Amino acid sequence: MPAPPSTSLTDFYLCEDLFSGEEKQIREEVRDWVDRRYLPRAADFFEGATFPVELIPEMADMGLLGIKLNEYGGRGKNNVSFGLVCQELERGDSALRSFVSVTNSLVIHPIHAFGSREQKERWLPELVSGRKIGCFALSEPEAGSDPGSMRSLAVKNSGRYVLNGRKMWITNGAIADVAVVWAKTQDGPVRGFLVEKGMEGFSARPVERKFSMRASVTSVLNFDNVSVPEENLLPGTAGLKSALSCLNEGRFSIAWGSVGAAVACYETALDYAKSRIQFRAPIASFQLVQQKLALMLTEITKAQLMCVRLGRLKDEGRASPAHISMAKMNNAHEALKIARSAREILGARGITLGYPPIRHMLNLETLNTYEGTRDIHILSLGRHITGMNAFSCECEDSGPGEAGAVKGSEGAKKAKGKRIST
Ligand code: TGC
Ligand code: FAD
Repeated sequence: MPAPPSTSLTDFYLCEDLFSGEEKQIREEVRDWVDRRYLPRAADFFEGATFPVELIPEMADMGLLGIKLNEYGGRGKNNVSFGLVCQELERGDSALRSFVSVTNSLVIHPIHAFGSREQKERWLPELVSGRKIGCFALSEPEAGSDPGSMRSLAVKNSGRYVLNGRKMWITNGAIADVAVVWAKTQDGPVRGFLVEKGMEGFSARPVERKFSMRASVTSVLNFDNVSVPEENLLPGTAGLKSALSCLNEGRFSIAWGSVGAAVACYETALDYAKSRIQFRAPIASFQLVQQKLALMLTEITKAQLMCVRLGRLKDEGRASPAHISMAKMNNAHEALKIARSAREILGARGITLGYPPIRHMLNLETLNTYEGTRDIHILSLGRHITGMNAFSCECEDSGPGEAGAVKGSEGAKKAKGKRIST
């Protein structure tokens, strides 16, 4: 396919050369859509804390939901294309990319990977077409970085599971028709369940007063003796590993999305610095401003190269969880630093929603936190490199207080010296 004309954004190392015509095509499609359909209203969505559900059918029409699926109406694209789509969506706002990430990586992916034929046939076409919305419920009020310590419990009882527990910070939760819920089962392992809107005892409410991801729906889910039919158990799920494997997909999309937010901030700051006059000169002519811009561009370039290599490795089936962790950790963190620098270059104007950096900066605090905080990814990489687990101290024998913090943790019980394989 011939490459479409490039509406090139920041691309210092000519990464453009590394993408196929087909990859550029979908990127251009999404870039144009974000420019026309989202950016003119991005600040309003953020300020009004509104996710524009009316745009879901348009994203579905572009094939962005189920983008990697070869069946059930999906668009059958590769990982690099998915990454480029995430980059463009997040140039608009993290809420857009989050919606698409959750739908593809955390709802469609687990149903496709772990679901029965009936579950796939029932849910995938609905999710791909945007007629139904899904969410992924792993985190709990008392179990964030350490999901192995979750308290949600599903007890089997004559052909059904009785589910009790609470999930917290769940993207799309209050607008979801189906929730992929992770819970311990009576006999031990964590399993995934499809909990449907309207099931008795299942309720969802939005998390209020957020200052990050304001245009995304973030929710608390309650499960009070919810009777879940056995056919809603995802049969292929077998332990926490199943839930964590979905995060490889989500973290990949965050690594790429971070680049989009960073580029939006950098380009805004550059334009502003060239036109803002102080001391009778454009502020772009001052060394300290140039230093900020030079470091921003360097970090964007490094992140872009990391993404494209990671995407190719993933397409070849060679991307490990550690590869993905590194890119998620680095790119979210560097994008946050870039957004802060851009905000600084804009001076007082930078604190208003008239310019995108403050919005991206606040959103990027979430990117640095969800799907594993920066600390957790550093520790994951540390464990991968050294073979030694530094997530928790082995303080089973220590005095009261100290031990309480980690005793219940699955992580604390793990043997040391473990590497996560693909
Ligand atoms: P650990 O012993 O390390 O692992 C348990 C089992 O899982 C395997 N595993 C993985 N497998 C595939 N991919 C990965 N990334 C994996 N990570 C671990 C592991 O090999 C092991 O397998 P097996 O066969 O031995 O049982 O478990 P641990 O309890 O020590 O925890 C390790 C740790 C801390 C890295 C993990 O729990 C973790 O990743 N914590 C961070 C939690 C997190 O990321 N939560 C995300 C919630 S979802 C979300 O934020 C969505 S936001 C969506 C949006 O809006 O975009
Ligand atoms: P904690 O785990 O309590 O961590 C608090 C601090 O302690 C962090 O700085 C952390 O790095 C540090 N820390 C923890 N353990 C260690 C350690 N061993 N060593 C050093 N430092 C440590 N979850 C879902 O399941 N589904 C979703 O859709 C979802 N969407 C989200 C949307 C938003 C907007 C947000 C903000 C979160 C979302 N999450 C979701 C939850 C997210 O994954 C968790 O917030 C994240 O995993 C961190 O958990 P926590 O907030 O409980 O922090």
